[in-house]
Amino acid sequence: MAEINIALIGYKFMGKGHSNAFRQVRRFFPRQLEPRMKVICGRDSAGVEAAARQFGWEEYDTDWRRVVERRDIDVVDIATPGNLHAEMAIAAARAGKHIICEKPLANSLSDAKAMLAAAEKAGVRHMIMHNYRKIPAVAFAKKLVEDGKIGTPYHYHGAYLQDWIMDPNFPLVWRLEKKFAGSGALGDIGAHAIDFARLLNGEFDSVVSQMTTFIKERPRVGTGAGSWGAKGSKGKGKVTVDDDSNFLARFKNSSAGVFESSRFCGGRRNYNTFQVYGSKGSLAFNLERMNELEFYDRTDKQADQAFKTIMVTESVHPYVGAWWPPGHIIGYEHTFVHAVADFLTALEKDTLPSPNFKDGVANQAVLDAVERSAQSRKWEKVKT
Ligand code: SOE
Repeated sequence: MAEINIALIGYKFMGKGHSNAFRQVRRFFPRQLEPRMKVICGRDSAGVEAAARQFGWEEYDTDWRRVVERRDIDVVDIATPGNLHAEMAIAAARAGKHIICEKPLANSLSDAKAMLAAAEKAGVRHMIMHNYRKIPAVAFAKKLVEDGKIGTPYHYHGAYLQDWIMDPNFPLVWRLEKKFAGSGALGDIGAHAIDFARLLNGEFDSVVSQMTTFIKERPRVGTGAGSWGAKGSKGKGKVTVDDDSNFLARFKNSSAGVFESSRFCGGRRNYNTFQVYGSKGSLAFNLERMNELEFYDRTDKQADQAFKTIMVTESVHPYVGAWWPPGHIIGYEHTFVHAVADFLTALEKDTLPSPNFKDGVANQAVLDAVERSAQSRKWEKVKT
């Protein structure tokens, strides 16, 4: 067994999920290459020290550049707001580190392309953390599509709906400021919907969109540690991103698409869904029921033909065999464990992880076209 030393930059929500994945992967996906949780990095010394202790990292640091340059580090995992992704990934590539990066890859198409170019020039392996591809039901849906079970695709619907900022008093966190997040609902959750579509229905040709901000300003949080105001700062700040973004799409396979991403859909806590309708069959998935996949077989001419709900927890289904017997469902945190397991397998085999920065650039190109269309109010081609 060989060890591979990991550095994680970011210790909040995604840092927690990634930390758990590095800790669990050796226990459920035993392998030759084992991740060693060497150092976690963040701006706030007290916060990152507590995270190192809680999540089980050997060391902590507040200087990401020092961490990236360390000779004993093999992999840099970037779990920060999007405005830092490009600088960190390019530095990590130049230092010869393999890279994992949270989605969306960057806050602009040019930055995303620069990240891919740096990684390819350095000859390092790279993965974008589109963790939802690693859900057994989603991976199984991909297999059904590849096996021709839906036939010729006609209509694709992707919706990722949440409701965590509907209260006007919810503060101005980094996800609501363009200078940190790049965009709002579109890049944060719409990027996941776009990734599902690219996985299941191929590449986008063109889009026409609308982007809306319902609440234009919010209270500042002023924690001092973050990037959203000095400690205790008061008053309100301007929301500079979309709360709700929707678009129509034409795919290169000539099918039609409808996409929604919103943080203002009350009761939808983490409602990431897709529906694929083809000549032979249909598929439907809802992250809030993530162990289930709905399948309709149009070739079944029986009187009782209907959508059937498949419980995707059999050992023959992707990833499930590593966990529990049928019906003993898994959760959100397992998606990161699967992603890290696949990343380590790619390193062991010296192959390119999937999804990787090429997927990140393709996703960013759709985000870019959606933003251009919201401005032009016309159909826009997706161009990388
Ligand atoms: C907030 O919208 C968020 O944490 C996203 O940033 C994640 O990518 C998504 O998986 C859950 O919701």
